[in-house]
Amino acid sequence: MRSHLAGLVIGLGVLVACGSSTSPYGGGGGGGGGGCTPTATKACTVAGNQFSPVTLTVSVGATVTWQNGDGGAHTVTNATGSADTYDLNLPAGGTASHLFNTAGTYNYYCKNHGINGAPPTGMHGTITVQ
Ligand SMILES: [Cu+2]
Repeated sequence: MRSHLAGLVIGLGVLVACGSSTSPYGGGGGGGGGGCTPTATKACTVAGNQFSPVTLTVSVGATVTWQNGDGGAHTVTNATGSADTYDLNLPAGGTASHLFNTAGTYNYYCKNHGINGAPPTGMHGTITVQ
């Protein structure tokens, strides 16, 4: 009985912690992509600080667009070792684009929620240009 109560209190604490960490992203209109739908040349940011899709394959000469679908403050930044350099701001409700003129694999990450590296970790993605 007593241990059951303790578990309940801990559970409530976790609930409160979750609520405070997700509240800045509220107002996205509920559900999934929050108003952003990926296309052949567009990736979205989604709840949980992730790019979706993580890997996008486009043709040489394509302009890739990222759209903020979750309301957090993100960046689209080339990872170390990438053959191209860019550092795009992706504020709440915003979009950003980059032209990929050369075939290859381009890893990128978000400076706020990811860690640069080869490959990057955390909030990151890959553009495959072929
Ligand atoms: Cu981010």
